[in-house]
Order: sequence, then structure tokens, then C-alpha cells
Amino acid sequence: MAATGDNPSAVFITLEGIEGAGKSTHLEFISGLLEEAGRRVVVTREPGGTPLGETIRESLLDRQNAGTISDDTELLLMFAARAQHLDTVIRPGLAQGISIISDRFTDSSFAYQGGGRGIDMDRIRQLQQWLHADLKPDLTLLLDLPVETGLARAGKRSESDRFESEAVEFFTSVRECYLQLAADEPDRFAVIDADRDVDAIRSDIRTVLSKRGMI
Ligand code: Z5A
Repeated sequence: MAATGDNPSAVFITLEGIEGAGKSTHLEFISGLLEEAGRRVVVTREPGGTPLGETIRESLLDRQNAGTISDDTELLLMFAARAQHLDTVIRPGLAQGISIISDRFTDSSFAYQGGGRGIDMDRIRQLQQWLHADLKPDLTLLLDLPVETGLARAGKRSESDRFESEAVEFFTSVRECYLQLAADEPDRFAVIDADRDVDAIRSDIRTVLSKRGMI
């Protein structure tokens, strides 16, 4: 896997999708498959994955901050948390041969801050180039489902966060952006139909990992 640097036994997998797509639901399943295949695995998330990143996450998701965080600030905070995550978790892990599974990564910034908020994609690309021009996920699983279904699933849980209180149109733009990203990089992305039961989705995930030689 060229993208992961020196150690071929480490793979970098990211999960993406709108809220309620099922990323958290499938993380441990994927981790288990990789471990069964003999890999050491770290499961992590963005924004977050480090103590500083988790502090940034709290501010970003806090509903009390609705209307007070500018779009540029939001984007830069996502990348600030990502810089710390890359420097202290992702790069050191991959260098030691540890596979990384991250619940969200830079594609979320393109989809939410680009597609959702309307920030110029070139600006986001500049930040991506600055932080990790040399590193891309080996595989990005895009769990795709209709916005209404995702929001209904997410709504059954706790009180909504600052993002979940956005309008349906916001998430429609996010979803469309994700699908465009996947179309632009078909080798890296696998789009999974997440509008099905958990077992059917897991079966597809297993097939993708197997076909890519990861398990
Ligand atoms: N964000 C951003 O804007 N820019 C960035 O660069 C980054 C992030 C990195 C926090 O992310 C927010 O940060 C996020 C984008 C933004 N926006 N929001 N909101 P997050 O990943 O923590 O938040 P999330 O996407 O809202 O997580 P989520 O709602 O928990 O989604 P999920 O992990 O994909 O879903 P889940 O927890 O696995 O499942 C949701 C519910 O559905 C749960 O009750 C499950 O039991 C149920 N479920 C799952 N799968 C199924 C199936 N197949 N059938 C029926 N029910 C199911």
C-alpha cells in the first residue's frame, strides 16, 4: 500500500458518510476483521483522536456555539485537530506497522465545509496539501444512504449536536459532494449502500476488504 509509507503491513482506512450512516456501528467490525487477518489496529476519529483534538471537537459540536463559529474558523479548527491527529497518532502508528481506521478524515472537510458550507474547494485542497500531500487513505468506505434515513436514525439517539441541527438541504449537499469525491477517486473509495440492514452492509464491507487484500 504505497500511501501508508514504509511498512506494507499497515493500512489506513477511513469511514465517511452523513450522520446516521452507520460509521460508528461498523468500526469495531472492521477492526475485528483486520485483527483476524493478523494486523495490529488503532481505531480513531475526527475531529478528535487526541486529547487536544477531543477538546476542539467539543467546541465544534456544542450546540451553544451555533451561529458563533464562522465557516473559515470551523474549517481551520477541523484541520488543526487533524494536524495533531496526523502528527501524534496516524503517522507514528503507520510507521510502526499499525493499521489505522478513522471515523472521518479530510473527505469530511471537503463534504461538510466545501459541499455543505460552500467554502472554495481549492482552499481546502491547499490545507490538505500542507498537512498531508504525501498521505492518503488506502481505502475510504463511503456509507451512502438517503439524507432522510440518516437523519431519522441519528435523531433516535441523544439530543442533536451543532451539525445535526442543520437543514436537510445542507446534508443533501454534503451527500452529493461525497458521491462526487467517490466518482473522482474510484480506486480509493468504495461506496456502500447503507440503506440496508447491518448484516448486508457488513457483508459488502468484508468483500471490499478481501478484494483489496486487506483481510
Ligand atoms: N465534520 C466536519 O464538518 N468536517 C470535518 O472535517 C470532520 C467532521 C472530520 C462530528 O462527526 C461532526 O463533525 C459531523 C461532521 C463534522 N457532523 N455531524 N453531525 P461524527 O462522526 O461524530 O458525527 P456523526 O456523523 O453525526 O456520527 P453519527 O450520527 O453517530 O453517525 P454514524 O456513526 O455514521 O452512525 P451510527 O452511530 O453508527 O448509527 C446511528 C444510529 O443508527 C444508531 O442508533 C445505530 O444503531 C443506527 N443504525 C446504524 N446502522 C443501521 C442500519 N443499517 N439500520 C438501522 N439502524 C442503523
